[in-house]
Amino acid sequence: MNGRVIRAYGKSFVVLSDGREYNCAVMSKAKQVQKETPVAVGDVVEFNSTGDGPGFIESVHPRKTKFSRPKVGDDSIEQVIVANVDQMVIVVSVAQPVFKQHLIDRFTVSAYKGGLRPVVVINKVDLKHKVDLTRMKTIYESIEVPVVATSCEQNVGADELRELLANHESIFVGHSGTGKSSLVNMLQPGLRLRTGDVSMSTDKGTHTTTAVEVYPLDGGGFVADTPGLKILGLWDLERDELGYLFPEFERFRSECRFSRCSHLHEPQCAVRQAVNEGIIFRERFASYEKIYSTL
Ligand SMILES: Nc1nc2c(ncn2[C@@H]2O[C@H](COP(=O)(O)OP(=O)(O)OP(=O)(O)O)[C@@H](O)[C@H]2O)c(=O)[nH]1
Ligand SMILES: [Mg+2]
Ligand SMILES: [Zn+2]
Repeated sequence: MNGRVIRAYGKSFVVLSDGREYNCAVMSKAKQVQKETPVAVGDVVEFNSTGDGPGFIESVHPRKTKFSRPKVGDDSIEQVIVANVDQMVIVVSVAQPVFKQHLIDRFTVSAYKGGLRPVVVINKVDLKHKVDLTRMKTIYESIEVPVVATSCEQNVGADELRELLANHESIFVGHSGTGKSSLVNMLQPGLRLRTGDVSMSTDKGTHTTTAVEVYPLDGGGFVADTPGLKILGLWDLERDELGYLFPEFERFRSECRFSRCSHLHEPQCAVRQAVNEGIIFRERFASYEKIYSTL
């Protein structure tokens, strides 16, 4: 049988096939891909099941897209968090936890690398804050990344977000406590996902969501809620490749004097010139430099 993995609990999986859910384990031959999560939420799988008792996942179809990171503790292994979705909804909050634009850029890099379209959600706009929302829209919409300002407290931005998600398969990512689960609840009030308190002492969330879960949307498509990530490692990313994951560099790259220009210190760099002229946004370039230095 053919199905789609919608939940993963350690070594057991729930596979959706023809509207029915099957509990499955993984057959050893499907486990052979050692350096990569063998089965992830979103995977299309072949499995067998008699209906009672657990079934077995026999093989996993090649992944079209993936959101992955180096496994924490063993960074030679690729941890695929979700496979085969088309959008990454990057959830940040204007406060509690503190707004960090750099994190948005780390996630966009991860999205482009995995073949996903990024969408930025800036949540908790009901709180007192100093984030320049107009500037955020200008920056990201210039690279065709939609930005939605939301408040789950005051029901702001729900329709706009619903429209972006309809008929897409989206994964919600971001630090713990930014309001990913609250947003899913706002979109689809019947779900009642558990949401948590942001710990006041550390301004960091406490990981209320502990596993990736998939929820169908009334408007078509589905969303996958994920636990907040403390660190977003970037999987399999070479320094030479990073500039290609900043779409605004594209039109300038060919005008750099050196073909393998890092855009950091070479003379006659068209990308840096575009930054100086304000055509490429300074904040984005700062993120490029910062990520480059970690690769
Ligand atoms: N003021 C305000 N608080 C919000 C808003 N959205 C969520 N919260 C609160 O923020 C806290 C964290 O929300 P969650 O939805 O659990 O956050 P999460 O991103 O799912 O967190 P993890 O599951 O740990 O990754 C809860 O106390 C929510 O009530 C908002 O728009 N405004
Ligand atoms: Mg959550
Ligand atoms: Zn250059």
